Amino acid sequence: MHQEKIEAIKAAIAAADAQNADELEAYRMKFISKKSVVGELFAAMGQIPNEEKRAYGQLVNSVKQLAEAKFQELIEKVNTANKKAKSADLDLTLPPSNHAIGGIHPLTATRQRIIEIFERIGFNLSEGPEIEDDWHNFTALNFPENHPAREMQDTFFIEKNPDIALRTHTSSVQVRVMENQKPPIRTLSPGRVYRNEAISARAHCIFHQVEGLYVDENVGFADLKNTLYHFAKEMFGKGTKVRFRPSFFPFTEPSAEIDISCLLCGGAGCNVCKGTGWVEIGGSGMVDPHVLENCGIDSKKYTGFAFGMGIERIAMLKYQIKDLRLFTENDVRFLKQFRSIL
Ligand code: 2NL
Repeated sequence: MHQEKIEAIKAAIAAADAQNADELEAYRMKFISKKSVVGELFAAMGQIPNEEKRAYGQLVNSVKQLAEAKFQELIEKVNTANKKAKSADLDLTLPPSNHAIGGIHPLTATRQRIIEIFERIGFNLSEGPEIEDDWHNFTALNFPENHPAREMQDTFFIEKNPDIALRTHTSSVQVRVMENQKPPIRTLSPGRVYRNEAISARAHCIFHQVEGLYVDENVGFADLKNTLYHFAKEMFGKGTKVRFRPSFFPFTEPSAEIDISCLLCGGAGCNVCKGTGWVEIGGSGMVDPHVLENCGIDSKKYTGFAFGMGIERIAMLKYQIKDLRLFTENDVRFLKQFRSIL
């Protein structure tokens, strides 16, 4: 008796179809759910004589499997039909959705502008490793054995091998250039540098520098001054004044800090320049002859000048950014403000 009923149900499953979600649900109710015809077959188990139960159970299970396989088939069919309908509905005349377009990071923009200015007057770009050895970061640059920068408090050393450290300036790149190339050398070395500093509004353990180096016959301090005059006017505007203040670096002699007239007050005195009318943008000097010799350059024939500037510092001056931490926090409310500086 149930043989016939089961055959009828199988036929109904085979013939079933669905065009949409509602019809899928109707199929599920009819053939899969507890109250479905298949569910009823299971419920009828009680009335089956014990000796037939095993055969009946197998039969009903095969119907259940059939019903479920068909259900999967119908789900896939409806899904592909939906997708097709969607793409057919596509209106190519609609305006696009508004994807937010990113902006150039202010440090990137500042670095690119600096590079552009120096490339136009014949400097090329050089890069080098951020993990440096003692020679390229300190010794070749005339740092004495007991210089404080060689201490753990100032520099990140590799504990297992104190000959290796994170570079503290990009001068190490220029040492490599001098070791590998013959003058004339005119090169610019931008890059990330590391110092063991407590992070604050004015200091960070990771920051960016750009250094420049010019080595040739008869390079003098006048060349240094004019190059940096040109840079300051290009970078900060025609009216910018430049001042050199005597200073000291182990790798230059003589050495000078580079100041520019305060961008905010034009030299009258304000809180950015602390009332002096001047702000420091970097350091410079004539390359110490020992450094040239350390790098295999004949200091009797060649002279050179070099300078170094902090990219964060220049960006802060140019865009009046008050806190260095903003550069690395990636807060879109900060970054959004530079969308137009391309
Ligand atoms: C600063 C000062 C400076 C240099 C960097 C340099 C590089 C070589 C030889 C000699 Cl290979 N000098 N670089 C020179 C003077 C100053 O940086 O305040 N930087 C942020």
